[in-house]
Amino acid sequence: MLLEENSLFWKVLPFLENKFTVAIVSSCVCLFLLICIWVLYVKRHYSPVRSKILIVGRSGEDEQPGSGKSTLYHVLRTGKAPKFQSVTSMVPNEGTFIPRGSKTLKEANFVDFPGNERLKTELEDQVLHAKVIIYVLDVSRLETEIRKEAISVYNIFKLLKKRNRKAIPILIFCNKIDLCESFPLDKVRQILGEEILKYQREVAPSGGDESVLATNIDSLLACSQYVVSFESGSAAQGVVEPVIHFLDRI
Ligand SMILES: Nc1nc2c(ncn2[C@@H]2O[C@H](COP(=O)(O)OP(=O)(O)OP(=O)(O)O)[C@@H](O)[C@H]2O)c(=O)[nH]1
Ligand SMILES: [Mg+2]
Repeated sequence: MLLEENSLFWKVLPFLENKFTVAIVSSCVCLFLLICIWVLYVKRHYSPVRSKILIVGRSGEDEQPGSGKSTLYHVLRTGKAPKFQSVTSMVPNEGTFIPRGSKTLKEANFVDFPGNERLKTELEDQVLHAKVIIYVLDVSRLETEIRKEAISVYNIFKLLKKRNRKAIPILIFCNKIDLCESFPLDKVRQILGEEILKYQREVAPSGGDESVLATNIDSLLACSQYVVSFESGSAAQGVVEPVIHFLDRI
């Protein structure tokens, strides 16, 4: 079929016969392609910083084991609890994967961050760049360790108050339920919330930088910088579906 006389092809043809125009057009196309490749490269390599799922919580001390961060990380990554008892971590575990058992989640960058005090400065940086935070709490020792847990959670809230980005989801994963009698999540929310508010009144009686500016449990656990949910399970026994469901929901 012959092209009509006034079709675009005949209009463009004279330009294509000019070598100079062809060179400019092909340079523009190459430049455009290079920019696309560069944008894709930057997205692939630098966006994980924003999509970090940060696993935090307290380390073991005085012969007591840690809350189960590395165990949870391992179960999410491999679908199985580690065969050997894990030792206290001194460096973060980091990996990009789809959590085992999830059919809907996309690949994300998980960071298991040790609770060791010596890594405090690095932790602050990680918290400020996380997209999601999973705080692993050893619920079997909650009542005896409530003050230490409250301080640890409070410090994370305080850091997040510095962020101006949209609210970050935080999951408080009540781990080790296999070691205790039933521990309703409402009760954990209540006693942890009350202890954090009590601590805030002690360290910042008149507000200021040290305060997270919360007056009750509801405003403490949901504000413009973060929203907290509670779930329970047992990482060592592979019961981590609540974590996967939480990640699915956000
Ligand atoms: N009974 C029971 N033990 C658990 C559970 N999850 C973890 N543990 C045990 O708790 C101990 C500490 O677990 P880790 O995962 O190493 O703790 P962590 O939070 O990474 O500790 P740090 O690396 O020191 O910050 C290990 O012996 C685990 O087997 C659980 O759900 N139930
Ligand atoms: Mg660890």
